[in-house]
Amino acid sequence: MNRRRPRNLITGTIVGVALLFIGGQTIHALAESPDGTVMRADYEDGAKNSGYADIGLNECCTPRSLQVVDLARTGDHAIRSQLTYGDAPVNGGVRAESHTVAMDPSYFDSGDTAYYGFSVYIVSHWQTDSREDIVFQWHNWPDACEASKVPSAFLTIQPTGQWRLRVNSDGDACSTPESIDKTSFDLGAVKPGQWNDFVFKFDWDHGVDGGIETWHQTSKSPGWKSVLSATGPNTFNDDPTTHGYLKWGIYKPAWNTAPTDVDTRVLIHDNVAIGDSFASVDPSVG
Ligand SMILES: [Ca+2]
Ligand SMILES: [Ca+2]
Repeated sequence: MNRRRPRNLITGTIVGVALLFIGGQTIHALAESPDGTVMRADYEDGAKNSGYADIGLNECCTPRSLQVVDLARTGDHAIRSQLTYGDAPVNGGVRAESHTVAMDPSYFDSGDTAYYGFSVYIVSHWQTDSREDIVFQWHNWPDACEASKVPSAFLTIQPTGQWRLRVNSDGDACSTPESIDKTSFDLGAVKPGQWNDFVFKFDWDHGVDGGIETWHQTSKSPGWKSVLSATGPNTFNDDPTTHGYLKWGIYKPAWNTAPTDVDTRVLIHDNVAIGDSFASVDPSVG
């Protein structure tokens, strides 16, 4: 018997992603589409929440922090995140991010399997920095017995110029900084001046049944390559009333306390997707 529990909204009743026209706004009704896509933020409607009422925005400064722009992976629009040293903290940190903390279908729990896809454009004049940049997070909210804790996984750009996926896990129900196991995986070189496409398959598990598969390509060198196949714990032992959710944009933890070698960061994200298959989240099509 496969103990793995598919996300109910990924493999559950197919009812389609309906577009509702409410009060002059097009709102995506969150449900699984026939192709298995749960969410796909493509920004083609020109809105910073891509028409999803439950996509939240962490921005200190409008309109600079988060803007819909016409440099797109597909279609005509994507979301640009800009962070500048000295930006006021938002939600406890220096960040310019979109998130799904209020979007139930985006949630993941230990035991779930889900695919995630997105494309991120690295500007051609990108400079390596002395400290990492976080461009995508699979975050969580803490149990009642815990303080706020690190994400289950997050994708970073390292001072080495490499993509690195950092993964945190804990089999203990009540995590402490000392009880959390931390690991990381290098995923290859960051390619400036082009779109970097990623697909991740997560078998979320705080025990040995966890797994991560990652594929990468760029817009100038199309052709998906497997860059990670890992097994083992990759999330937390959390109360079923808490969940994991997504964040994308730029988070720069170092700037919470001190400057680094650069003072501004810009990234553009497009086709941020959750689904039940590689094809359902492929950020290079659509
Ligand atoms: Ca787009
Ligand atoms: Ca816990």
